[in-house]
Amino acid sequence: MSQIAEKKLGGVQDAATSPIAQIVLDGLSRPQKSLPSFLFYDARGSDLFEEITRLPEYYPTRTEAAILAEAAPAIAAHTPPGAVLVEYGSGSSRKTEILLDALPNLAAYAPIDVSQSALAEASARLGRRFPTLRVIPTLGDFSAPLILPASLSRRPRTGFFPGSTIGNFAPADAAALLTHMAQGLGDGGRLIIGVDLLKDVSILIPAYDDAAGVTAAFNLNILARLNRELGADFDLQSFRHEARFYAAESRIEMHLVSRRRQKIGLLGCLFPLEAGESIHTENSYKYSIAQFQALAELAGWSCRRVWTDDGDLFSVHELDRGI
Ligand code: AVJ
Repeated sequence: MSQIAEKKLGGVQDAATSPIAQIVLDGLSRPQKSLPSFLFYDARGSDLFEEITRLPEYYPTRTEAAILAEAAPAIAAHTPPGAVLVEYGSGSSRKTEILLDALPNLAAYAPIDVSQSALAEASARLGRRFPTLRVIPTLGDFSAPLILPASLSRRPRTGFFPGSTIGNFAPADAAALLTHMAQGLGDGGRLIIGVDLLKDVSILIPAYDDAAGVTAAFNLNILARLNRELGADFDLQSFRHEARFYAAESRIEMHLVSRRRQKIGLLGCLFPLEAGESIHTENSYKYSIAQFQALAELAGWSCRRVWTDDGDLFSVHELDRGI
């Protein structure tokens, strides 16, 4: 066998055994084709997301940061000394700095993220900014069990789940995740969680379809990732980004819409797409404060405090395990 043929075969075998192969095949086999939104966050996607957070139209990040800055002293007042701060889906850990500034007596900061590059960069930066802080990064999905070093296992835990990442989950799955976090954070555990609020579509749609096209690039990057990691043959030019708001579900959906009738080759399968047919890539649920509190209570949390901005764009909740 020639060198080139061997290389190619090896590549196909790697792709077939990739942990995302089955998920992608399943998603593209459905009547409404879909891809899970965690696939956005490869190195390029994590960079594009950071760019999104700085867009004028994308209000959540800066609004949440302002709320956190105001709430930080009150959050600190309820945090016992020697607690461990556990962050789910930490990404760049930018917002964490606001809390870390207010929480000088933490035993450790434990960020969990699926992006190795984002974790490494954040750990290095925080190590420089907070030289005495013990940082324990975990590569993985935040639905994975929380495992801390034995020396920290009995410390009280405060979870941090900012950015309205909870909005990526359908309500039943969101409740299950909140229950999982309640278990991981243990008795006396607490959760600080950011939740985007329902508002007019004239604000919501541009936040997910910005003028500079960064969100479009972020959405399309999923296809580039599948080309690279699974040897798919998506032609990025033949798809366009679309953001839709569905009031009944109270969610934004992101789609990649096929500009023409085409067939996608992937792992030896062919997936036909009609012109105008879409691949659904993300849900972003929007809550009222009361709706979110009901969900949290259902998941076994007590809602202690909530902070919002003057425009009621975003909310930050403090949940605890109650009595
Ligand atoms: C990280 C899930 C909160 O839903 O607003 C941003 C991701 N998608 N622009 C969101 C996202 C498109 C974001 N979350």
